[in-house]
This record gives sequence, structure tokens and C-alpha cells, in this order.
Amino acid sequence: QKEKIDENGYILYCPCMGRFGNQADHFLGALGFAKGLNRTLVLPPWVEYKPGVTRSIQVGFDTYFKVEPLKKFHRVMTMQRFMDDLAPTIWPPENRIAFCYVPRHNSDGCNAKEGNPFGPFWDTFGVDFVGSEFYRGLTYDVHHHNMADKWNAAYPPHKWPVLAFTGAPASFPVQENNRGLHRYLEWNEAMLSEAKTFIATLPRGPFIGIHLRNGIDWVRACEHVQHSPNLFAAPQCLGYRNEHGNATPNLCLPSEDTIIKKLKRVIKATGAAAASVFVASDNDFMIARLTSALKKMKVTVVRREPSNPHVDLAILGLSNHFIGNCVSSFSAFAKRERDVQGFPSSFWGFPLE
Ligand code: GFB
Repeated sequence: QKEKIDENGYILYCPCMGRFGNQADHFLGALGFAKGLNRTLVLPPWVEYKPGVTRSIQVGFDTYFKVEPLKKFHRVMTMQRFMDDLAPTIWPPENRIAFCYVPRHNSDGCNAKEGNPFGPFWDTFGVDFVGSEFYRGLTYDVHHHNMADKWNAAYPPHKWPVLAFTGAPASFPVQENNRGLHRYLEWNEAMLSEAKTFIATLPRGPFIGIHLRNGIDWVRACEHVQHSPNLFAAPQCLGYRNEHGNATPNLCLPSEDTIIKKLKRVIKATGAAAASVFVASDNDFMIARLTSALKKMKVTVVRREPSNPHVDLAILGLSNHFIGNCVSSFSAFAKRERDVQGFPSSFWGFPLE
């Protein structure tokens, strides 16, 4: 069955910044934005990068998530469906205008396809742009200043059925008002089943899920923490106005001592029943060191192989307690997913010492 046309128009965008955690933050913002403007949100594929491959790879939104639950909040459809069913009529090639805040790449246009992942993203759907539109003065914060009315006055849907954004129409990290939208973002059955299959291999009893973000890119990023008191996802623990302090090196890249102490405390609090620790990491899983440190507590420390970021997140989401990295948007995904379900979480190095 073909999709019916939404007279209120559509929002398209490229999740062109960062990897999964960044894109997920942006997704929640874009969802809130589309709801504010009352336009259907076209669900973009996730942009992924494979080692040794120069062009980004686009992975369908529904490869990981269910589409239906999002509809409880707002009208959405996948980009593939939009391009197949609707674009030929409401967004023909000669009408494809790219939206951006200001001109990009020292030019007079949005250059929406300039660079990676920009070009490969739109190429996936055979989209070329014939012009640019700058929306200087408008913001994505539809929760204040009648911003949605301003957008709709500037771009009425009958004249502008499609707003196609060069980057996500959202802030990073996710705006506080949009965090709760995570409740509509559910893993699909395939992802849940992979997570549950792994959990079934763990020793019987509660397990603690931990995220160790410690790859070289992260080590480098954390060097800037002194000058960025609310770096990346840090508002999730420090507060959006740094109510709970400024980011420290140990919050960004916790020491082994911090990790072990926190883990022991959480295991004790979970009760003698805590049977295992599931480690998700992009680099150093610390399996041997954690195993030896937790020996007396009779806790098994495990990882999942092969490593898969989405399955790791789905497992972290289902753990009895989650300990994450406050600064990482990857950790932030698990934290939000758990928050909306009332599951407990904590962060390395927080509260600040
Ligand atoms: O998700 P993400 O935007 O979070 O990027 P941050 C980190 C990526 O590293 C993930 C991999 O999307 C995964 O591909 N990764 C991290 C992991 N932790 C794990 C894990 O536990 N398991 C697996 N399988 N993979 C930001 C970037 O990362 O870091 C920024 O998005 C920038 O662009 C900054 O590069 C330094 O917020 O942690």
C-alpha cells in the first residue's frame, strides 16, 4: 500500500555528524522538531563507516529499530518509502532544494553533497540538489519562542512541501526536553533477539552492564576536557547548565582504580546475587584485570564477540544496573533507554570527587 501525501509536508535530513551515539542524539531532536512543525519526519538511514572504506555506508533505519512505536508520538516514514512512493510526485528532481543555516565550504550554497558522508548519503537515493535555502535566524528549538510558527510562516507547506536539511535539524547533545522521546525508539525484534541470546549465555542471576569508552580517538578527545566543561554528552550527568560541576579528565577517561571501586560498590549494592559483568568497549575491555579484581566477589566478567555496537547497546539496556561514560553519546543512548523504563544507571567518576 502506497503512502498517502501529508499536506503538512515533510522533513528530510542527513545524519551527517559523528557516529551512532551522535546520530541518535540528533534523531531525537529531529523527531521533536518535526512534531513541532507538524511535518512528517522522514527516517534517514544510519550513516556508518567501515574501516578501509572511504565512502560512508547507509543502513536502513529499520535495520535496528521499529518504526511503528514512533508513530505513537508523531507521523514518520522511512526514507526508502518516501523516495519510492512520494518523491516522484511531491519532490521531483527539479524542486530539490537543500536547506542549511549558512553557506558551507567557502561557497555561496549549502553544498549538501560536498564531502563524506554528505555525498554518499544523498547518492544512496539518487538525490541531487538544484539550489540552496538559508534559514538564518531560525533555530531547532521548537520548545521556545514560537519557533515552529516562525518556520511555518517562512516555509508554508503548500509552497515548501519538503524541507531537506544538509545536517540534522537538532542540537548536540540532545536538548533536555527531547530526551524523553527515547521511549518511542525501540530496538526491533532481530536486535532484541540477538541481545537476549547473549544474555541467556550468562551465569544465572542479575548482571551489570558497563561501557568502557577508551579508544585512541576518545583519549585524544578527553585531552580537551579542561577547556570544555560540558564536553559532548556530559550534560546527562553534569546538568545542562553544569549544575553538578565541570567535566574532569577522570569523568571522561576514568582510571582503573575509579572503575574497579565503582564496580565493587555497585555489585555490593545489587546484592550477593550479582553474577556477572558484561563489558562493552571500543578498545580495552579490561577482562583479565576486572576478573582478578572481582575474584573474591565470585563475579564472571564477559564480553560479546564479535563486537557489535548495536547489540552491545541492546544488552546494556537490559542489564540490572548500567555504568556508563558520562561524556560519551554512546553511553548516553543506553542511559536514556533505561531512564524511560525506570532502570537504574550510574557513571564512572560521578558524582565528581
Ligand atoms: O557512538 P558515538 O558517536 O559515541 O561514537 P561517542 C563512538 C563509536 O565507537 C560507536 C564505537 O558508534 C561505536 O561504533 N563504540 C564505542 C563501540 N563504544 C563501543 C562499545 O562499547 N561497543 C562497540 N561495539 N562499539 C564520539 C564520536 O563518540 O567520540 C564523535 O561520535 C567523536 O564524533 C568523539 O569522534 C571523539 O560520543 O562515544
